[in-house]
Amino acid sequence: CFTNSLLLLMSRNNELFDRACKTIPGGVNSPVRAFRSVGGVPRFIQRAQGPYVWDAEGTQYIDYVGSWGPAILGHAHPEVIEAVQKAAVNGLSFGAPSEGEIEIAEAIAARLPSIEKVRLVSSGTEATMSAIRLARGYTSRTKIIKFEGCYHGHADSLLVKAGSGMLTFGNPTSAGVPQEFVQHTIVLDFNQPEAVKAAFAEQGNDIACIIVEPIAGNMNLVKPDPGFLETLRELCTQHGALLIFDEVMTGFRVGAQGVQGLTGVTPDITTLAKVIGGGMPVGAFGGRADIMDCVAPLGPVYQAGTLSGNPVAVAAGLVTLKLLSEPGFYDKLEQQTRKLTQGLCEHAQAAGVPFSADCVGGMFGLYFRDTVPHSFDEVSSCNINHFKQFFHGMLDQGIYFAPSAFEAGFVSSTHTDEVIEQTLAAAKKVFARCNSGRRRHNRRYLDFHACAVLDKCSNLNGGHGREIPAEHRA
Ligand code: KE4
Repeated sequence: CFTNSLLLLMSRNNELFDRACKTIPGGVNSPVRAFRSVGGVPRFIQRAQGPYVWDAEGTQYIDYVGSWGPAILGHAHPEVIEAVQKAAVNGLSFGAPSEGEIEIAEAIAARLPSIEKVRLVSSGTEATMSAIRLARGYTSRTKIIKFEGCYHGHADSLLVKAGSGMLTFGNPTSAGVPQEFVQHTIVLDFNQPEAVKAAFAEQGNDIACIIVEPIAGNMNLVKPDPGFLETLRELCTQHGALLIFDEVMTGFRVGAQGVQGLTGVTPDITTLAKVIGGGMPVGAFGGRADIMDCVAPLGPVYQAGTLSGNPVAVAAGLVTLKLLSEPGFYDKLEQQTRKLTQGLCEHAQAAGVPFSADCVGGMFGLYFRDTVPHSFDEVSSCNINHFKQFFHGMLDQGIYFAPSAFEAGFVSSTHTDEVIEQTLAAAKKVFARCNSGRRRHNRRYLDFHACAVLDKCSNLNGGHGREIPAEHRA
């Protein structure tokens, strides 16, 4: 009877997934959660606390997804929960201004000198969609530049893959996006400044903005090469275009002032979300006052939102930003993240598994290849089959990494030495089981690779990156 009850328990996630698929497309409310590129059954999370989540079968996992970035203080931080509870009893949303919105606007502007004014929205997609409309309205230009592998949410003009040729006009990566909606989107390669110079040389007068993840986190973690962001800044200034830093993921995650604080490169507009909501739905776009004053009701660029700045979400964000301001917070956070990545590299090396890792602040990238990638193409050469083995091996050991080889991972301030050591002990066992040594990409690997990249590109997954040739589709 024990075996039967365990089997019964083990199927709880399966049972919920089967049920979910009957009324929710793919059984999930965001495609990456469906485990499509790693296989297996998604874990239905019942509760989370600190560095842990528990699934529907009561299994505990050390969590390195952290709700894709927001849970920087660990899950259910008592002060954040208390702030939400206190706000909620006063009403959930008013559809009218409230003092908390002023406080969080002031808190964001105090932390990011490039932001003089900020408008709150309810997601990262809303933030980037609005920022692009603002850049087009401010410059009266139509073309935008984005980079292959960078994801900025699922607004139509951003669901784009590189076309062919040098000035690669976009082609949609999602059904339902007409070519006309992406014809003004130029898609270039991240860390290729010459291509950006060429685009401006050809069309500088028509380019409204560049939007970039200043440290990419949606093709796995890929840092800018020295000088890349500076070149984007110079070109935008020279040609009267706006530089948009999409810091939805990196904002207050990689450091107290995001990437702009780490690099000293100042964007004209910054988009934010994730951490500034502390797990509640908050996004924002902000920048110089002369730019932001173009936004309705002051200016001609329309933008609105029923729940924008709602008091409960703002309460969570305000306490989160306050707690992140504790002295030494980011030094300690990066120290723990580095312990994880260095330990994983040591164990992979000992097991003969081609592996590398990188990190910045509380964000990290794991790569099943010998060296840290600097481009989407290099990321795409990672051994997906090894990743899948690692992902499931760690999941079986109670460690929950992002269910995709093309996502960054996240450490919180609750990932103590003990938690990191437990993770590394599990990894030592799992790496030992991975196929050691080099193996050429065979059809099986390509299938996994194709599946993973397709997932990133397909409309099922929000069109994160490059489409792959049909012959490689899983
Ligand atoms: P949302 O609309 O999902 O709140 O934010 C879109 C977005 C915009 N910009 C950047 C740099 C982002 O990373 C995101 C969303 N990130 C993904 C994780 N890679 C969210 C996870 C998901 O799609 O479910």
